[in-house]
Amino acid sequence: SSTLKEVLAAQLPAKQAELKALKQEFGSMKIDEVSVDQCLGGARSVKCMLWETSLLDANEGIRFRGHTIPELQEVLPTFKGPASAGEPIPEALTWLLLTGEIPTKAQCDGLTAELHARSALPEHVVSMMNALPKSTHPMTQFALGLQACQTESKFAQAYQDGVHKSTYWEHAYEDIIDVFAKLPEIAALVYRNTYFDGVVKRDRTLDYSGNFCRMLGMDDPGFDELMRLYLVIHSDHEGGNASAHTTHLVGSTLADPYLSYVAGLNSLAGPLHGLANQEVLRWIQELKAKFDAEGKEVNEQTITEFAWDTLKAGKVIPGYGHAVLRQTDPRYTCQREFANKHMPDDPLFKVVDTIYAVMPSILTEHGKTKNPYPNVDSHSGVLLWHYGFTQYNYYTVLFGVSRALGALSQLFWDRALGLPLERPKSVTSAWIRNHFAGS
Ligand code: FAM
Repeated sequence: SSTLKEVLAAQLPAKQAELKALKQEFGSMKIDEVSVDQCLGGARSVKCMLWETSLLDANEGIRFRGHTIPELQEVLPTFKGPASAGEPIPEALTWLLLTGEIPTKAQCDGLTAELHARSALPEHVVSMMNALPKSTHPMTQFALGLQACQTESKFAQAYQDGVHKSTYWEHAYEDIIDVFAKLPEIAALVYRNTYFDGVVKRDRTLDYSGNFCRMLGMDDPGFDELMRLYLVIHSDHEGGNASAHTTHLVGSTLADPYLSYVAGLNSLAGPLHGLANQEVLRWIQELKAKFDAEGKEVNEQTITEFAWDTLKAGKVIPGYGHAVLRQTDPRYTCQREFANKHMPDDPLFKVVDTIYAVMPSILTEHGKTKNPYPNVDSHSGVLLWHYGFTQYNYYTVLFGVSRALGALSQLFWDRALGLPLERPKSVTSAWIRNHFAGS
């Protein structure tokens, strides 16, 4: 079976021709119009970028190269092989995002071996990370570790060597696979340094996720399966979310994949984006602490009281709402199904389920959010916690390992298709006033 790079190299000419044809046929057509509200309001839903690996529908949720999450669970290879034998593996998802094709298990095994072979960190990265104070936030440590790996960039070296731009895709590919390979090592070192003795053990007889779990110090087949699902569903959410968009924007300057994804990670570290998954656990722990201290049960009544306290304090309910979705996030639903299957009696799962029973109506009554339903972060921490992975200040690092699979798969195509520097136009408030004066 052909390797991932061979499949992509074979696809390039047709994909480049397709983009050229699209420009020729539709280049001058209007795709959208932008209101002043959108200009002042974070460009919500403004159609102005190309992103091939996934597409988000407000009501249906995400499709990865046209497949919904349940469809991925039907067709993608698992650790044991057949799609029916467990959760889809990130190697399979990454192959799909890059090529648009469903890989065989043999192709996944080839990618697993490639990733293991490229995973070693340069010594200066390990010593720099070991020198960081343990109090440094795990996302800061994670971004620093990847930034320090930039010394390895083959794209940056090739650019300095003056290679022809028609070969950028090849050097970008090498960096992208190297970054996929190194992220679990960097992430595991952050976890082991921050919460334990800094020692990282490996088991490269396992797949990408299984070895990652062993490096974290976890050795439970149930947690391995959770990690496989987790890394698949957090990988991509079309191009406009902050971590994907930042990676794309920084990469458009021909900054290499290391620099580009460090930028994406820093976006993900924001509380309105990926940091929400730690904030959900913090919110639940504070809720439990308050009512335990008052000798009250955590139920619909006390959750409702705590939610209104949060809203009245001018704070957001973490894990609820979304800039695009207007229904329950299918990434929430598949995690709920995982919980029903593996941990139906888990106490925190019952809390999350009870929050789900009351929160949409509370947020609807509050009357501000356009989407009163839960997003991916509302459920993710509870599954990790169940297996004893309780350091929730670290949770967003796991999100960061996963999101690279989507953002960098698209970055490969950005370079392969020769997408240009991204440069939207800004205006001043005076310009807006003058522009509409008299209208
Ligand atoms: N709790 C309270 N208020 C909320 C809210 C929530 N969960 N979600 C939105 N609102 C407010 C929002 O703050 C805004 O109020 P102001 O006008 O006072 O600023 C108003 O409702 C309208 O916001 P929106 O148009 O409905 O949402 P946005 O597109 O502006 O923002 C989110 C989308 C995700 C940033 C927002 O829903 C939020 O802050 N959610 C809580 C944080 C969270 O869970 N983020 C993770 C999102 C997830 F998809 C991810 O990226 N991992």
